[in-house]
Amino acid sequence: MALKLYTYWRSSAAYRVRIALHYKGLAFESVPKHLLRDGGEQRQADYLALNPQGLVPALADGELVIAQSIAICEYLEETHPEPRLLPGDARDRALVRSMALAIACDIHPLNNLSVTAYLRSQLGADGDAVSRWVSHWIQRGFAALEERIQRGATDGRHCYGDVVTLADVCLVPQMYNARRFKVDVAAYPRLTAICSHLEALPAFAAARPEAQPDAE
Ligand SMILES: N[C@@H](CCC(=O)N[C@@H](CS)C(=O)NCC(=O)O)C(=O)O
Repeated sequence: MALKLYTYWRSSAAYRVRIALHYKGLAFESVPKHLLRDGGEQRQADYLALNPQGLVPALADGELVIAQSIAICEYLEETHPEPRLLPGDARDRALVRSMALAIACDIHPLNNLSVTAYLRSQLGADGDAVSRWVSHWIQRGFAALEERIQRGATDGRHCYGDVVTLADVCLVPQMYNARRFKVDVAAYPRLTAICSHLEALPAFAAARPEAQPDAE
């Protein structure tokens, strides 16, 4: 049965999963959920029945519906191990996961739509304050990642080693977000060099927001 991805073109969490699907050569159907239209299609009853968190992405594989982009990527890795996104060695794997989770757990949630909407509606933040909030958490996370990559084992074109890993799958969408929020990414030369290489790879190019059927 075909895989179905509930997605939104500009969602960086969905972007991760699109990269993983394309990288593994897996066919899938995109089911767009517009995050802003009609109060957010991700909050409508039909979607909440699939994913009570009301967030994209979710992946349906037959009857199974999985939320959370990292859980989805790990599922794809276990069900379609080649080409691998996680190294064979436990130490390497831990380091790759640690970079991926630094982005997925500690940077991305703080620039998510419902978080910034709460800042505006409940805490009185204006557009400038929200931009400063988003930039602050991206800059702090990227500075640490830049440092880690400098100290680590990399060929300068990947976050870890010399092949694509889950860390790269997370970095490229977060870099897209950083640019979208006008963060000065020139401050992170290693991260930008890695992204320039990765963005040209077919799987990453096919997954980019502008290439999605629901792109505006
Ligand atoms: N930790 C989740 C994050 C999912 C997430 O935050 N999705 C955002 C788009 S990138 C979303 O659906 N936002 C809609 C909202 O906040 O209402 C994952 O990795 O899948």
